[in-house]
Amino acid sequence: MMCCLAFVAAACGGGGTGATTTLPLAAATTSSTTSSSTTTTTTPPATSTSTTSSTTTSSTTSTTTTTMPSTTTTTTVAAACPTAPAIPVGATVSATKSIDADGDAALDVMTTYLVGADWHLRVDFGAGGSADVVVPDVSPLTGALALGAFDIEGDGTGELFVKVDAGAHAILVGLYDVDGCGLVPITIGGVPAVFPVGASVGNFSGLNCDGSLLWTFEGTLIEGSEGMYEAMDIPYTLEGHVLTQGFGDGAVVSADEIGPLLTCGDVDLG
Ligand SMILES: [Ca+2]
Ligand SMILES: [Ca+2]
Repeated sequence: MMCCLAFVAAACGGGGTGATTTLPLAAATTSSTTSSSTTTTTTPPATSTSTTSSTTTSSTTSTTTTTMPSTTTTTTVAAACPTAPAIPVGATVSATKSIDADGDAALDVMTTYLVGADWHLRVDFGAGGSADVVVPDVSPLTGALALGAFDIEGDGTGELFVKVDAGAHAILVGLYDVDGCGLVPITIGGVPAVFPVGASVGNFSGLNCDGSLLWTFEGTLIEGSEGMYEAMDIPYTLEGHVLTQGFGDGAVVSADEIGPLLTCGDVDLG
């Protein structure tokens, strides 16, 4: 690593990429000047082949210009993302979370805030730069709330969980992904994915993460029963920014068998 950095630094010092180095090497082109100052001839030349005995004073000047093949070393280093405009003065920040969205092990800051009528989701990356998007379809009654991040499919990057609405017994959770230096919604069937998380006496719904799949679960109180629910678990695979529903599994469970409603690492219900 030190070798490569030093090499790049030297190349930069030479004026950037494609530098031409001029080195004094062996003569390739020679221009000479020869002058005779004193000549004594004892035998006239009969032909062009001289038998001249002479005293000659010479001076020779050699100039060599050699162009070496240019050497360019390129080191790929992940460039920091550009910095989005700062959160405006007067904006209402609803939540901040310390997460790792881009998977570089440097903690990033996830923020939700309101400016005018627009709710924003923002990530300030630990490595520098930031991403900031408007979250559409946020309920004005609840606002958007950063809940945290978890690596749903286990690819090293954290998916962002954002509360975007709330109903009678559950909040609605949207999901976002880092895409380069931007943020994009995770979708199902071409529309942003939104999942209910919450419970009442008659219903429950939640989210689980197992490190490779996202699971939804929900249940409805069986009429006339004593605390028994007809429940369903459904797995989803995440590829890129798209969730695909798998085959669900149904069961009848008691209220005591209903676990935590959101189990995806440090993601909380806000
Ligand atoms: Ca990070
Ligand atoms: Ca991930």
